[in-house]
Amino acid sequence: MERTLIIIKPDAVQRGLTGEILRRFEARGLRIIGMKFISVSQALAEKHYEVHKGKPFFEGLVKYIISSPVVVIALEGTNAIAAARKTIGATKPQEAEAGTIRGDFALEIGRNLVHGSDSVENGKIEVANFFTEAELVSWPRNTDPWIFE
Ligand code: IDP
Ligand code: MG
Repeated sequence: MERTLIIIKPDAVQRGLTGEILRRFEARGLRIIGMKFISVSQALAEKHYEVHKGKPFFEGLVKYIISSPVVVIALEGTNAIAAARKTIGATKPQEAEAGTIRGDFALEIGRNLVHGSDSVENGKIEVANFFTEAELVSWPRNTDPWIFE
């Protein structure tokens, strides 16, 4: 089973879109294994976005993610990485398809509402950056046989 880290970013929380966004991942069939409402520290933000360090938007990106609380969610499922990113939509909201989260609710790249891990390896790393093992719940969901073949 792949794991992906989802962050419902400050703009989404402020706009009252937390439930709508979570609903879409649940409806997709992904299984929640961790979830919490937190303020991201500067250090954690810099670690999470380390790959973007040195890019012109890095400082603004860190400032954005620490500016207001977020909801972080660890999801598990077959093809969780690709499935979550399809549900999220393209990084630039103007290129995101209608029906995706960004395509339905966002207009600008710097306010694109949600994060999803981009590879199996990064999914593992990012979940571990935001959750301790004790905060993750391994549970048999009764609907699993109707979602996972
Ligand atoms: P992703 O979130 O779709 O994986 P990444 O390329 O990993 O996109 O970029 C991480 C985040 O950095 C984006 O979601 C967006 O919030 C921000 N970002 C990326 N490129 C730009 C940019 O050119 N200007 C402003 N913000 C950007
Ligand atoms: Mg990314």
